[in-house]
Amino acid sequence: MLKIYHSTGTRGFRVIWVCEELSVPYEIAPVNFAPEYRATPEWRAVNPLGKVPVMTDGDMKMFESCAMMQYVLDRYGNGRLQPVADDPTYAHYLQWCWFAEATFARPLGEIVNHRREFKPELDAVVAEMKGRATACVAVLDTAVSDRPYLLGETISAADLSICYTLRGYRRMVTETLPANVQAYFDRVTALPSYERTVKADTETSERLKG
Ligand SMILES: N[C@@H](CCC(=O)N[C@@H](CS)C(=O)NCC(=O)O)C(=O)O
Repeated sequence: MLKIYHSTGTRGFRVIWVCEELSVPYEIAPVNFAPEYRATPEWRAVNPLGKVPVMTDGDMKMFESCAMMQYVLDRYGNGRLQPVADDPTYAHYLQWCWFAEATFARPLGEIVNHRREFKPELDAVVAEMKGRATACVAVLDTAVSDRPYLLGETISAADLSICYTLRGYRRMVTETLPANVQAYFDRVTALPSYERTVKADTETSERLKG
């Protein structure tokens, strides 16, 4: 069975969401997110960079959350939540999947890093990164201005991945989203699988305490 090493509120959320939406069995191994734990040889043996998430499937072990999503889709998705390679929407499916992590999540990650590591530089760097993330949201607002989902009428894993990043944007930059993005976010997070994912995510930290 898939095992997702996860800490509450972190990128394993998007992998759990895909599993929930596809009804693919998985288990969560809660990870103590404290830097001290992530620096231990025990955790470095699981992820040499000390980050989360990590996913295993039998002997296979991988990091990078979007790669995990793609693995779950290709291995267990039976064609659901993604277009086939000769579909006209395929290129944009790839684009939005990569955009979610490589472009949109990047400035959000820098806000977290700078707050933690470079407190005197906080204001200028954080303001710049908030601006970069907000520019991504403006691009999304245009993209969903004439369609319910990024690829058109059909929801895909790209929507789940983007909406995970939007959660971080709302937390770190502003709760107020442009109208089209707000409607889009509300639409995607109305999936029953979202509620189940929020529950699983919340319970992860509770399991560590208990
Ligand atoms: N691109 C990687 C990023 C992994 C990542 O930065 N994870 C964060 C939590 S969401 C983390 O472990 N941060 C701790 C650190 O960078 O020290 C992915 O998508 O899995």
